[in-house]
Order: sequence, then C-alpha cells, then structure tokens
Amino acid sequence: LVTAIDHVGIAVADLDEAIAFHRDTFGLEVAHTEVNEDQGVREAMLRAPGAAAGGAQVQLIAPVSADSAIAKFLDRNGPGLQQLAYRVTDVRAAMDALRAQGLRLLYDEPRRGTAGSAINFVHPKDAGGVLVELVEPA
Ligand code: V0V
Repeated sequence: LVTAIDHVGIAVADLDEAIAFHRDTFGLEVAHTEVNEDQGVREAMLRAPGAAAGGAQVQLIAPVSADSAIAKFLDRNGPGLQQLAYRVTDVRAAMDALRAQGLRLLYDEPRRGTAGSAINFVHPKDAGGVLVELVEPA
C-alpha cells in the first residue's frame, strides 16, 4: 500500500521562526512553501541538503485560520509532531483498502494537498494514536 514515507508534519505557531530554527539548528533547506486555504494552513516542506529526490521531508504547518485543525492542535498540545504522511500511488485505492479493514477515513473524497497532491487522513484513533495522512503526488 505505502511506497514511501512522504513527510512528517510538525505544528508550529510561527512558520518563519520555525523555518529559521530548522535551518540554523539542523541545516535543513526549504524546498517548497504554500498556503492551503482548504486546510487553513501556511506550510513549508524542508529537506536535507543533497537528499535524493523524492526523499522524506519535514513539513512545518502553521494555522492561518482559527478553525483549522492546526489551530486546534496548538491550543490543545502546543507545538509538536502532528502527523505522519505515507505516499501512495492511488489514494482512492488506498482509501478503499483501509476502509475494507474497518479504518475510518476523515474525508469521503480526497482533498487537495501540498503541490497539487491528493490527500486523505486516517482517524488517529484507528491508527494507534497517530494521524496518518495518505498522499498521492500530483
Ligand atoms: C487529535 N487527536 C490526535 C490528533 N489530533 N491524535 C494524534 N494526532 C493528532 N494530530 C486526538 C485527540 O486528542 C482526541 O483524543 C481524538 O484524536 C479526537 O479528537 P477530536 O476532538 O474528536 O477531534 P479534533 O477536533 O481534535 O480533530 C482531530 C482530527 C483533525 C484528526 C479529526 O485534526 C483533522 O481533521 N485533521 C485532518 C486535517 C489536518 O490535520 N490538516 C492540517 C494539515 P482523545 O482526547 O479523545 O483521547 S494540512 C496538510 O497536511 C497538508 C496540506 C498536506 O500534507 O498536504
């Protein structure tokens, strides 16, 4: 089902501050930034310098609306690891396979994720307390 770890997502209050921290402390580079209005977030994808194309990335996610999932996460937990994202070749097929095993998906239909990807999420209560994202790259 899963072809790779696509990214791990960290909820942050201030995106620019978090980018600077990960750059200055760990030497990570910004590969991509965007605002996703549907998810109510501003995000940055970071990678290690010289990492192979398609390698796992770190996603820093900051809320831009008070009702976004990230705003609620920060209110409840403060900043920290929020999600683990698995890459799949066909998100609809992955959704069907997981539903057939009794797992709840958060959306009936895939939504738009980073860089035009198609995404959905497994409910954290059905995945060992981890919010698992499914990502089909564009
Ligand atoms: C909540 N819970 C979590 C969790 N968020 N557990 C692990 N990891 C998380 N991130 C727990 C929470 O503590 C509750 O446990 C339980 O799940 C249900 O909580 P709830 O109050 O019913 O639900 P909410 O309102 O906290 O919402 C949780 C969900 C929400 C997962 C439904 O965050 C959501 O819709 N997430 C999907 C969208 C998302 O995360 N977007 C931001 C990233 P107890 O207290 O009952 O034990 S956008 C993105 O990733 C993009 C664009 C991309 O990658 O392309």
